[in-house]
Amino acid sequence: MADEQVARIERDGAIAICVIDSPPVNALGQAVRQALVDAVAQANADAAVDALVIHCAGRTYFAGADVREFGKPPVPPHLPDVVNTIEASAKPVITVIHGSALGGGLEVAMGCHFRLATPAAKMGLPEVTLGIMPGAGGTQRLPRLIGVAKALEMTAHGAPIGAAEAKELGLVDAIVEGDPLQAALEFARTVVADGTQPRRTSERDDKLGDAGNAALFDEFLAKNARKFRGLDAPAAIVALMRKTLTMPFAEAVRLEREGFLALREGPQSKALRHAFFAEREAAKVPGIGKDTPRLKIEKVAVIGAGTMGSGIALAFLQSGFEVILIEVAQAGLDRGVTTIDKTLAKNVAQGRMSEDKAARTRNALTPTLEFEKVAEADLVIEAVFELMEVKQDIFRKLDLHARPDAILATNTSYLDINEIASVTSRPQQVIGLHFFSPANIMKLLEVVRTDKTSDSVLASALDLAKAIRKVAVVARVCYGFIGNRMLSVRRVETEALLLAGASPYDLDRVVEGFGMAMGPCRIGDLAGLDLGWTPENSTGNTVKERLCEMDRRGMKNGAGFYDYVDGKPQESPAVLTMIDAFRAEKGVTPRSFGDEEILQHMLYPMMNEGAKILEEGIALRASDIDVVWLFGYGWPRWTGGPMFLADQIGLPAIVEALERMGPGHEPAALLRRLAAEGSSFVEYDKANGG
Ligand code: 3H9
Repeated sequence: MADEQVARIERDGAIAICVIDSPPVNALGQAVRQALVDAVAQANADAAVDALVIHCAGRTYFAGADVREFGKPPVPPHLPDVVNTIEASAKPVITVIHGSALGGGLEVAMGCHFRLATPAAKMGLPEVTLGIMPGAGGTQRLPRLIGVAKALEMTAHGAPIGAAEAKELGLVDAIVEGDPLQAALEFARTVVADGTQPRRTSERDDKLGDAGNAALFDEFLAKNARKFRGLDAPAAIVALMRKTLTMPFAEAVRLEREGFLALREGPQSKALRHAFFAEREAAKVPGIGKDTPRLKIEKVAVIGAGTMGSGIALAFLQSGFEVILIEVAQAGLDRGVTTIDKTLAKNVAQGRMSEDKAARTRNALTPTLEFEKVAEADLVIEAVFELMEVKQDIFRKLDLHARPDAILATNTSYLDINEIASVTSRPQQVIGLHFFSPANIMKLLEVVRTDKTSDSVLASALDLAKAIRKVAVVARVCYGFIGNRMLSVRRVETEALLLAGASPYDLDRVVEGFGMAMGPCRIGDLAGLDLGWTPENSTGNTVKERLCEMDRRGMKNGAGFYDYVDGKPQESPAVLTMIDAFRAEKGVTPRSFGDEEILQHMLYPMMNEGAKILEEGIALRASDIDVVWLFGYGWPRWTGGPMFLADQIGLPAIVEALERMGPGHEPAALLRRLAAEGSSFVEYDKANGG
């Protein structure tokens, strides 16, 4: 065997068993690939062996190619050859899938002659989510097993399917209960006893009826145009399958491999791989480990039943927690409960939740006006009005009523949590849990540790994030933490560009063209331009305030930067006239901005702020900042996030552009240093153990 540590050969009578044991996820690195080839050769050379079972030890089947090898020169045996070798075996090869068979993992399984799966197994070709296409026959074998339309969907979207569906589609031969290896051995013995010959996927064509149906591919692309916007891989996958499914198998696989390699070397795949690992890295916090004691969290109290509070309550309810929802007035409480009820009913109507589950979820909610009920909670999250006095009042009361070991969390977006914690007698129990709206949907959770938050509270909060299926990023206290602090910079920049001559519609068009879901002005309209604004406190010094003075408060009253006609945004001549007058009043002669200049203003000052956040230790890593933007603000994943993109643009070019932008744009010391050293944020993370 190539490497005893990743594989061993066992025997059960005339059945050889290749056990792959390469934690954590049995990724198909070089040693594993070699072991598979060796196992097939050995089984075929041994007259006493009648069949081979491929089995993965540990928590999952092969989770795919080893993505960490992608940046390095490929070392043989290459995965397509491994799969071909397995398929070519003269003796039957049986495999059993548990956990996940993903990407190269599913390709290996499809090269085997018989496939079994445990009831909880998942199977898919998620390569597209890493910006690549399958590179070991996946685009060719999957349609041969399950038909062209379904294979196209699975390959271009990348979502895995469960065992029951896989059985129904013909991707697996049987679902097996009990010990998977024993089930595979039993199946193998039957194959041998019946004299069943190897059944090679590549030789099948009974499900390829649609292979030459060009309309099927065109319609699929048209239907998914919005989802595929900006991405290279889905279109490449569709084009490849359209072109190759009518070709001889070997030629098709050769073209697939070419397509795979081209995408793998491209900028999008690099960025998407960065995003994949950045997400996993964010969960690792120095000083917090398995041994850090955790607090048990089963019951959560949420204070405030507004949009945020009810969204947070839903996030916990939907993950099986008991929730006490607390308000000061019945009307507010009712509104929150109605929001929750409506969401649950919508989930049921759309088939995302059974009626029974919805009823159980609803039963786990206790709405109340009694603040003292916080005493029952393991965790309290405050989501009330964003004002220091109000928050401190709540925390003073929490200090009186909450259990001594309860975690006391605030959902503040900007305020100083050290100050909030200081009014309690137990600041070590206080933490920021900053959810993003809508809290039951958005994946990001900024976990803000104060100067005094205990490790145990932090560790518990990180576990909690996982339990409610959020991606947690740890931040320290500063104005706006990671995400909103950078967003504030973009707001300032937006105002400056509007004053200098740019149109709000050009700003949005450029930012949306870059790949953000919405530009800065549309976001302002969506959030409400009058957040924190009153006629009394209006300075009238910004376009935003001027809009409020015109009673253009955003989407909610049908007018903001845009006019909203049937909810759809339309450019507003009145707004442009107002901005013209505003410039004249300020003595500004408007100038025009090119798209590239606008984009630089929308991105580089934010990247610069990211560098400051990093050098101040607010974020642990540059990649954590990327995760915040990818999961909290709809940043285009195929660019990897702001800091990764900064590396790709080149830090010296960013420094130079910031200097050109003038006062207010001074490059951060860290940015200057990395640029001068020819370094990057990725290198900075590596040097700092990230
Ligand atoms: C492919 O197959 C291309 C082929 O078509 C063609 C080739 C020629 N490689 O996610 P977790 C690490 S492309 C390397 O926290 P979970 C991960 O970084 C691949 N490492 O666990 C983490 O490391 P650490 C297609 C990998 O239980 C640890 O394993 N396959 C890989 O929440 C645990 O991961 C995919 O895209 C990998 N492929 O979820 C599947 N996968 O502990 C990608 C994981 O140091 N993987 N690691 O941070 C997944 O979706 C999830 O990991 C999985 C388990 C669902 C399997």
